[in-house]
Amino acid sequence: MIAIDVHLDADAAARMARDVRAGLCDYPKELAPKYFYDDRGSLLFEQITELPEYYPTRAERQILDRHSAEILDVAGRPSTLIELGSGSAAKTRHLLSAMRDLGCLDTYVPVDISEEITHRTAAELVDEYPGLDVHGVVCDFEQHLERIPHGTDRRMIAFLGGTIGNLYPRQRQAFLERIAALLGPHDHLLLGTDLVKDRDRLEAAYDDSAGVTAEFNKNVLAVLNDQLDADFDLDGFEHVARYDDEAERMDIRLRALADQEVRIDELDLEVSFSEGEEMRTEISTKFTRERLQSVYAGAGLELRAWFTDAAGDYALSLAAPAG
Ligand code: AVJ
Repeated sequence: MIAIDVHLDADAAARMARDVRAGLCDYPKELAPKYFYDDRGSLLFEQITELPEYYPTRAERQILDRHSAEILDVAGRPSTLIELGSGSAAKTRHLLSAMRDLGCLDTYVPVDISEEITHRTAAELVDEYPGLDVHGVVCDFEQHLERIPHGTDRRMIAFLGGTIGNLYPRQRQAFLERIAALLGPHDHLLLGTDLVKDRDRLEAAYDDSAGVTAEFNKNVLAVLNDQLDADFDLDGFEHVARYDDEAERMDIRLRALADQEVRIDELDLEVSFSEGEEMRTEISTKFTRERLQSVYAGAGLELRAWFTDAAGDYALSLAAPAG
């Protein structure tokens, strides 16, 4: 009932080294948001989801709570749910329960980078859903999307949380094209996206009064200190979160408080920051229905249904191969 494939990636460390070197040698400097998430970073993100200012997690939960059955109906009552970045599958239970109640639940495929969490979640879920098959895939899904098991059953791929917003338009299109290639004519993608709204609420959501997001942002420097033997001084930087209303995305950076030199031993690299210099650590794109529709079209997908929370802050949409 439980099978877990582990695609341990010998290249991950080398890829990170290459990536970080390129980002620090670029101008302006930039780091990829996936490096936020070591154990401490994941914990800090959990705390972010509970902040009064950070609405997306609550909004998404509300949509799943209210509309799971409808979502599954539009998706043709799939028997397999594949979830990218499943983690502890907290929100997923709404979908699994609705599948069980509709009588279509057969297989859950959690895809996550953490082997430990995937094992634990799988064990919990087969307990909670008698008869459920869990076929976990431990991998970096950006690298190994194609390792997801194929099948002839009807499937829905869920990519929740708004993480698609971290990708630049070209990366996003490439990623959605790869998902489209995995979908059969009756399969669906369920995608979570944060929506465009006024600047004040967006900037507050990414610069909370308790300072948790600032800590989360600076934690990426601690990750580099740990994993690449760097000597970043976390107190030498401050958190910056600005809404770019032209690009319709949050632009999250670390700003150097003074001139400083940083040594990254593992890369045999020294980089200097000048006072006030900003290094981007994340973008978080905000969407409108129209924008998402054209993003889908660009990847060979078609918007089939659109669900928002009561306040209209966040959307879950269903897409299927165009044609
Ligand atoms: C996990 C990528 C969806 O963009 O809102 C939260 C990450 N960064 N606060 C987001 C995040 C700062 C989050 N995602």
